[in-house]
Amino acid sequence: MQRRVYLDNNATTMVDPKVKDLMDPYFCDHYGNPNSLHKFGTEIHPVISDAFNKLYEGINARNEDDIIITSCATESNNWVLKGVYFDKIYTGEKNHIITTEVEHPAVGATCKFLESLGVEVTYLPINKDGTISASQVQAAITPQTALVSIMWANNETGLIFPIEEIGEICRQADVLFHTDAVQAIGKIPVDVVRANVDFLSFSAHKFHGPKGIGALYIRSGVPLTPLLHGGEHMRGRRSGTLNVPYIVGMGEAMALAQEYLDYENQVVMRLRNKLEDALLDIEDVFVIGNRLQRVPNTTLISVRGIEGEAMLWDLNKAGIAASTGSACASEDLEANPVMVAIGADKELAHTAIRLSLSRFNTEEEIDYTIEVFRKAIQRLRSISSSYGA
Ligand code: C6P
Repeated sequence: MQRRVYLDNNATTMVDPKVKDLMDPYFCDHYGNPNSLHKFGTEIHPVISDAFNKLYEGINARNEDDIIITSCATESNNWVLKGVYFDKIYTGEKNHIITTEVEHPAVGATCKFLESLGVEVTYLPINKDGTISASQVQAAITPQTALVSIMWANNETGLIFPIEEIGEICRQADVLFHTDAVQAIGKIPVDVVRANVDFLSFSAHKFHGPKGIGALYIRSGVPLTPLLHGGEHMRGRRSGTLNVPYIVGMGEAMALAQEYLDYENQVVMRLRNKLEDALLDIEDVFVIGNRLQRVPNTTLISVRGIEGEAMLWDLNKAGIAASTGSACASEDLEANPVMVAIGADKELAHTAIRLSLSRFNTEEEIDYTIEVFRKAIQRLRSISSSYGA
């Protein structure tokens, strides 16, 4: 059988077998609707409560009412932006949202949609280091600003944004603050109280939970018009029958993510650094972003003279899964937008390869990847018309 090495964990992760085992009884044995009054329904209550405890402890929320289950982070992000639109902009109170140029489309495309409705949106540019500064946010806030929405860590570079400082600025300016923490959970500590966030989005499948379930943290007392109206589930905030097995799975995935946080920052980071160091030894290979400012599992590298897609093809032939950037942009052959924003020349921005590890990767897999990379670079450069010409 062909060897398979999965290094695309920022796109999605393997469900931890412990998570899968815990979910299993809620498909065919305990399948009641928790809103039903009979035993099939009521026996689910402690199970749901336990899962919520794990979720809110994972991000240091005050209580389970602060966490609302959604179908994914895309829904959570849409809900915050559109909810704030209905609460503060449609009403005529304010008319401005601040975000960055490098948000995931779940924020970026929603902001474009809101612009089409007349909302003013400021897209903060990232600096040469690939991040933004809290002072940029401070300078962009006006009396019209309803919401600041800035990701905790970038999905392509892994660079961490100064969320605590931005949270402080927003709180002082009395502006609502949302962070998309999809790529931060399970990789670095995430504390909603320390970061002064009002809203925080995440998706279970990025931290070894199932796909198709996520959550939105809403700080106690902050109103947000629902996106889904219906049967008044989740105290009327998000209607729809609760997805019990997936909630159980997301809760356990969150608990395990906290347990493995040290491992992630020691073992996974060491493997990532080993891979990075070996690739940096090759001429004209660059890594984007300071290692100390990145989540421990992510590397965005650039190999001069080789199109990212060509490199992916060689890696894929050898059974290694990587990407040229965000999975949802993998079918367009545009230059990597984050690299363009950092100021990389067009040619270099076409060479980006994202490698994202997880706690399931082994040293041996990394050694194999280094070997395959070296051979692929040699082969592809030898047939490249642009390299060394
Ligand atoms: N990023 C990537 O390859 P969903 O699909 O709703 O579970 O997650 C969306 C999402 C939102 N925010 C960030 C920062 C993300 O990274 C993602 C998913 C994947 O980078 C797939 S495009």
